Amino acid sequence: MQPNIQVTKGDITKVQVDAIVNAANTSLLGGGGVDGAIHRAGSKAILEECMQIRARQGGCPTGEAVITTAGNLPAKYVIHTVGPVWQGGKANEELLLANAYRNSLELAKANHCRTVAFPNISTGVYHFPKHLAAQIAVKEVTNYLQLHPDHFDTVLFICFDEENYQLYQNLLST
Ligand code: AR6
Repeated sequence: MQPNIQVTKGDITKVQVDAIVNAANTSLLGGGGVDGAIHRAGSKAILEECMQIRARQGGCPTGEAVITTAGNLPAKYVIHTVGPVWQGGKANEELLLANAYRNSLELAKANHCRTVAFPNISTGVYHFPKHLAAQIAVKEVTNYLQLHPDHFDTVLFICFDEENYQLYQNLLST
Protein backbone atom coordinates (compact mmCIF):
# COMPACT_ATOMS: atom_id res chain seq x y z
CA MET A 1 0.00 0.00 0.00
CA GLN A 2 1.14 3.56 -0.72
CA PRO A 3 2.04 5.58 2.38
CA ASN A 4 -0.34 8.43 3.16
CA ILE A 5 0.15 12.02 4.26
CA GLN A 6 -2.19 13.56 6.82
CA VAL A 7 -2.57 16.91 8.51
CA THR A 8 -3.77 17.47 12.07
CA LYS A 9 -3.97 20.44 14.37
CA GLY A 10 -2.41 19.98 17.78
CA ASP A 11 0.58 19.43 20.01
CA ILE A 12 3.28 17.16 18.57
CA THR A 13 4.38 16.01 22.04
CA LYS A 14 1.09 14.10 22.35
CA VAL A 15 1.37 12.20 19.08
CA GLN A 16 1.95 8.46 19.17
CA VAL A 17 4.13 7.65 16.18
CA ASP A 18 7.49 5.98 15.67
CA ALA A 19 9.26 9.33 15.38
CA ILE A 20 8.36 12.95 15.95
CA VAL A 21 10.56 15.60 14.38
CA ASN A 22 11.84 18.53 16.43
CA ALA A 23 12.52 21.99 14.98
CA ALA A 24 15.79 22.35 16.87
CA ASN A 25 18.77 24.68 16.55
CA THR A 26 22.38 23.91 15.69
CA SER A 27 23.38 23.71 19.36
CA LEU A 28 20.94 20.83 20.04
CA LEU A 29 20.64 22.21 23.57
CA GLY A 30 16.94 23.05 23.41
CA GLY A 31 15.15 26.36 23.13
CA GLY A 32 11.62 27.72 22.92
CA GLY A 33 8.66 26.79 20.71
CA VAL A 34 8.24 23.17 19.75
CA ASP A 35 11.83 22.43 20.83
CA GLY A 36 11.09 23.61 24.37
CA ALA A 37 7.82 21.68 24.47
CA ILE A 38 9.52 18.43 23.36
CA HIS A 39 12.36 18.70 25.87
CA ARG A 40 9.96 19.61 28.70
CA ALA A 41 7.54 16.79 28.01
CA GLY A 42 10.18 14.22 27.09
CA SER A 43 12.44 14.50 30.17
CA LYS A 44 16.18 14.99 30.63
CA ALA A 45 16.96 11.82 28.69
CA ILE A 46 16.54 13.71 25.40
CA LEU A 47 18.93 16.51 26.37
CA GLU A 48 21.47 14.01 27.67
CA GLU A 49 21.53 12.22 24.32
CA CYS A 50 21.70 15.54 22.46
CA MET A 51 24.73 16.46 24.56
CA GLN A 52 26.43 13.19 23.68
CA ILE A 53 25.82 13.89 19.99
CA ARG A 54 27.22 17.40 20.46
CA ALA A 55 30.32 15.96 22.10
CA ARG A 56 30.77 13.62 19.12
CA GLN A 57 29.97 15.87 16.19
CA GLY A 58 29.64 19.39 17.59
CA GLY A 59 25.94 20.10 17.09
CA CYS A 60 23.78 19.74 14.00
CA PRO A 61 24.28 21.88 10.87
CA THR A 62 21.26 23.57 9.30
CA GLY A 63 19.36 21.18 7.04
CA GLU A 64 20.70 18.06 8.74
CA ALA A 65 19.18 15.81 11.39
CA VAL A 66 20.08 13.61 14.35
CA ILE A 67 18.02 11.07 16.29
CA THR A 68 17.54 10.45 20.02
CA THR A 69 15.27 8.64 22.40
CA ALA A 70 11.88 10.26 23.01
CA GLY A 71 12.13 9.88 26.80
CA ASN A 72 8.65 10.03 28.32
CA LEU A 73 6.90 10.97 25.10
CA PRO A 74 4.49 8.56 23.42
CA ALA A 75 6.73 8.49 20.32
CA LYS A 76 9.70 6.10 20.17
CA TYR A 77 12.24 8.57 18.82
CA VAL A 78 12.80 12.27 18.37
CA ILE A 79 14.50 13.33 15.15
CA HIS A 80 16.07 16.75 15.71
CA THR A 81 16.49 18.77 12.56
CA VAL A 82 17.53 22.37 12.09
CA GLY A 83 15.57 24.53 9.70
CA PRO A 84 17.00 27.74 8.26
CA VAL A 85 16.42 31.18 9.72
CA TRP A 86 14.54 33.21 7.07
CA GLN A 87 16.84 35.98 5.83
CA GLY A 88 14.75 37.26 2.93
CA GLY A 89 15.12 34.26 0.63
CA LYS A 90 18.62 34.81 -0.76
CA ALA A 91 20.54 32.60 1.64
CA ASN A 92 19.53 29.18 0.29
CA GLU A 93 16.67 28.97 2.76
CA GLU A 94 14.36 26.99 0.45
CA LEU A 95 16.98 24.34 -0.26
CA LEU A 96 17.94 24.11 3.41
CA LEU A 97 14.32 23.65 4.49
CA ALA A 98 13.84 20.89 1.90
CA ASN A 99 17.04 19.27 3.19
CA ALA A 100 15.68 19.34 6.76
CA TYR A 101 12.56 17.40 5.71
CA ARG A 102 14.45 14.96 3.50
CA ASN A 103 17.25 14.26 5.98
CA SER A 104 14.68 13.68 8.73
CA LEU A 105 12.96 11.08 6.57
CA GLU A 106 16.33 9.49 5.72
CA LEU A 107 16.99 9.06 9.42
CA ALA A 108 13.47 7.75 10.04
CA LYS A 109 13.95 5.17 7.30
CA ALA A 110 17.36 4.12 8.63
CA ASN A 111 15.76 3.55 12.05
CA HIS A 112 12.74 1.66 10.69
CA CYS A 113 10.27 4.36 11.68
CA ARG A 114 7.14 3.79 9.58
CA THR A 115 5.09 6.61 11.08
CA VAL A 116 6.59 10.09 11.36
CA ALA A 117 5.14 13.41 12.56
CA PHE A 118 6.55 16.80 11.51
CA PRO A 119 5.94 20.25 13.01
CA ASN A 120 6.00 23.25 10.67
CA ILE A 121 9.78 23.67 10.73
CA SER A 122 11.17 27.23 10.64
CA THR A 123 7.74 28.91 10.67
CA GLY A 124 7.98 30.12 14.28
CA VAL A 125 10.86 32.23 15.55
CA TYR A 126 12.85 31.46 12.37
CA HIS A 127 10.17 33.39 10.39
CA PHE A 128 10.13 31.34 7.19
CA PRO A 129 7.00 32.44 5.24
CA LYS A 130 4.35 29.90 6.09
CA HIS A 131 2.88 29.42 2.62
CA LEU A 132 6.29 28.78 1.09
CA ALA A 133 7.37 26.49 3.93
CA ALA A 134 4.17 24.44 3.53
CA GLN A 135 4.72 24.05 -0.22
CA ILE A 136 8.30 22.91 0.32
CA ALA A 137 7.33 20.49 3.11
CA VAL A 138 4.52 18.85 1.15
CA LYS A 139 6.61 18.60 -2.03
CA GLU A 140 9.68 17.17 -0.32
CA VAL A 141 7.73 14.61 1.74
CA THR A 142 5.60 13.57 -1.24
CA ASN A 143 8.70 13.06 -3.39
CA TYR A 144 10.48 11.10 -0.69
CA LEU A 145 7.51 8.80 -0.08
CA GLN A 146 7.23 8.17 -3.81
CA LEU A 147 10.87 7.13 -3.88
CA HIS A 148 10.61 4.91 -0.76
CA PRO A 149 7.00 3.72 -0.56
CA ASP A 150 7.80 0.42 1.16
CA HIS A 151 9.41 2.05 4.18
CA PHE A 152 6.56 4.21 5.48
CA ASP A 153 2.89 3.98 6.47
CA THR A 154 1.98 7.54 7.42
CA VAL A 155 3.58 10.96 7.59
CA LEU A 156 1.67 13.47 9.69
CA PHE A 157 1.99 17.25 9.57
CA ILE A 158 1.10 18.53 13.04
CA CYS A 159 0.06 22.16 12.79
CA PHE A 160 -0.04 24.22 15.95
CA ASP A 161 -1.65 27.31 14.50
CA GLU A 162 -4.74 27.76 12.37
CA GLU A 163 -2.91 29.47 9.48
CA ASN A 164 -0.55 26.54 8.94
CA TYR A 165 -3.42 24.08 9.35
CA GLN A 166 -5.41 25.79 6.58
CA LEU A 167 -2.37 25.99 4.29
CA TYR A 168 -1.62 22.28 4.64
CA GLN A 169 -5.25 21.30 4.26
CA ASN A 170 -5.46 23.26 1.03
CA LEU A 171 -2.24 21.78 -0.34
CA LEU A 172 -3.15 18.22 0.57
CA SER A 173 -6.70 18.35 -0.70
CA THR A 174 -5.70 19.30 -4.26
N1 AR6 B 1 3.53 21.06 18.70
C1 AR6 B 1 3.55 21.31 17.37
N2 AR6 B 1 3.97 22.48 16.85
C2 AR6 B 1 4.37 23.44 17.70
C3 AR6 B 1 4.39 23.26 19.10
C4 AR6 B 1 3.95 22.01 19.61
N3 AR6 B 1 3.92 21.74 20.90
N4 AR6 B 1 4.85 24.42 19.68
C5 AR6 B 1 5.11 25.29 18.66
N5 AR6 B 1 4.81 24.70 17.48
P1 AR6 B 1 9.40 27.16 16.41
P2 AR6 B 1 11.48 27.36 14.33
C6 AR6 B 1 4.93 25.25 16.11
O1 AR6 B 1 9.57 28.58 16.79
O2 AR6 B 1 10.76 28.49 13.67
C7 AR6 B 1 13.43 27.09 19.07
O3 AR6 B 1 13.77 27.96 20.10
C8 AR6 B 1 4.94 26.74 15.91
O4 AR6 B 1 3.62 27.26 15.91
O5 AR6 B 1 9.24 26.15 17.48
O6 AR6 B 1 11.99 26.24 13.47
C9 AR6 B 1 14.60 26.22 18.63
O7 AR6 B 1 15.46 25.90 19.70
C10 AR6 B 1 5.58 26.85 14.54
O8 AR6 B 1 4.60 26.72 13.51
O9 AR6 B 1 10.65 26.63 15.49
C11 AR6 B 1 15.28 27.07 17.61
O10 AR6 B 1 16.17 27.97 18.21
C12 AR6 B 1 6.50 25.65 14.46
O11 AR6 B 1 6.18 24.83 15.58
C13 AR6 B 1 14.15 27.83 16.97
O12 AR6 B 1 13.09 27.85 17.93
C14 AR6 B 1 7.97 26.00 14.51
O13 AR6 B 1 8.16 27.08 15.42
C15 AR6 B 1 13.62 27.15 15.73
O14 AR6 B 1 12.69 27.98 15.12
